[in-house]
Amino acid sequence: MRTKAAVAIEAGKPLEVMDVNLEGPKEGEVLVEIKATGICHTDEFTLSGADPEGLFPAILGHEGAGVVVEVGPGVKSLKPGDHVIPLYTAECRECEYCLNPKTNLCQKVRSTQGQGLMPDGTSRFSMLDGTPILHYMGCSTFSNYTVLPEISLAKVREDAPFDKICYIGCGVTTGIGAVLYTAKAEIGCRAIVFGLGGIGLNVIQGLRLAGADQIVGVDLNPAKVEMAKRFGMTDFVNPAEVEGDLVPYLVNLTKGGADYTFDATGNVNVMRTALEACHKGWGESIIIGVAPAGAEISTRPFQLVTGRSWRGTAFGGARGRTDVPKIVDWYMEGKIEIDPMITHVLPLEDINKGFDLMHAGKSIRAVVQY
Ligand code: NAD
Ligand code: AHE
Ligand code: ZN
Ligand code: ZN
Repeated sequence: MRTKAAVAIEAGKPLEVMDVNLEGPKEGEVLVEIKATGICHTDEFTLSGADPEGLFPAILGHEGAGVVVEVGPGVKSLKPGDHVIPLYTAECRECEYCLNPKTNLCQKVRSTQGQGLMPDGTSRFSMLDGTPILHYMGCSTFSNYTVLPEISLAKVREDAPFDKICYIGCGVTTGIGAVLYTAKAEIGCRAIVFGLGGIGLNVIQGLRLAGADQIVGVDLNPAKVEMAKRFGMTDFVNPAEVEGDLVPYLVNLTKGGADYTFDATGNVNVMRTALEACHKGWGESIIIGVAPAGAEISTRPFQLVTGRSWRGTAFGGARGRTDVPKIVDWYMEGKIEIDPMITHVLPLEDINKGFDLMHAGKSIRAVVQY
């Protein structure tokens, strides 16, 4: 079939909206009509050329929601008409990783996914002249129709609006999950969130859900304050306005250091500050931000010797097929909020405007509606 897609032709160039060929689903695969897709910072990270796994030409996008159109041979858990959210972290429920409760990083399709291919080692997308186009993070939601492995789809309730729940495909789950599944934050904890963007705001609402006593937000952009307060931030710190070292300031503000800190900036200097602002003896710092190729983190080992822990999280530690439908329920039951964070809705033709808004710090989440 033919479908309309925004194609990343090469690093650093705007996406090109065009018709492309899409082959039908093969063994274990599913054809999905994407109804809405969010533009995540990680799409920009790859498009800019900073992602060591970045491949071109490719159809980016990993945050979406849609409807199953056709299932390939052997697919048992889904049928045409089912509403789904694509998962860049699959959940096969049988690999060594899925069977270990300590991780959500299913490896069943990871190696082919990293090469921009379906599990059989081929791509379903091509240009009209036959040039192959690669998949991205196993999802390619910047295409109106896409093919994914069955294990990379979460089946969700049918009354949930696509233009809101698409955000659960990455940002919402990553932020809330980092608190609930990775940190397992306790009622009454003190926390610091670095970066109040599309991920950091969801960390803040996750902390509110967990019953944190103090939620400090740190950002260089004061325009983020209002929204962060709405989601539960109790204190705001702009590092540009702090005289002297930021670490002792934050340690003092949190009465000895935070129980949990979260980096949602992708900046390795911020990651160090986040670790060192943790409470001596037990504070845990969780890295969410994706740093550019080749970047490294550092601190004095004494920081760890004296009881601080450095951890990381992908997709908020969520097991997608199991946890994503529950997060959709939380949204529908009013336990979490999504709508105010969707600051812009665009047609596919304007997808590059969504990237411009992100660069300018003017959007939290821009969503493309097909
Ligand atoms: P964003 O651009 O919306 O937000 C980043 C925020 O950080 C902005 O508000 C910016 O002003 C602030 N910031 C930048 N530099 C800062 C500094 N030095 N000190 C304080 N604040 C600073 O981005 P986002 O969509 O929220 O994504 C955040 C990071 O999370 C990105 O690196 C993204 O790639 C990553 N991410 C990781 C996962 C995962 O599974 N681990 C999932 C999604 C996104
Ligand atoms: N090349 C990577 C993209 C960069 C990355 O680190 N992705 C994070 C998620 S960021 C979502 O906005 C990730 O969790 N990757 C999982 C993994 O196994 O690498 C990619 O994912 O293709
Ligand atoms: Zn993302
Ligand atoms: Zn698995």
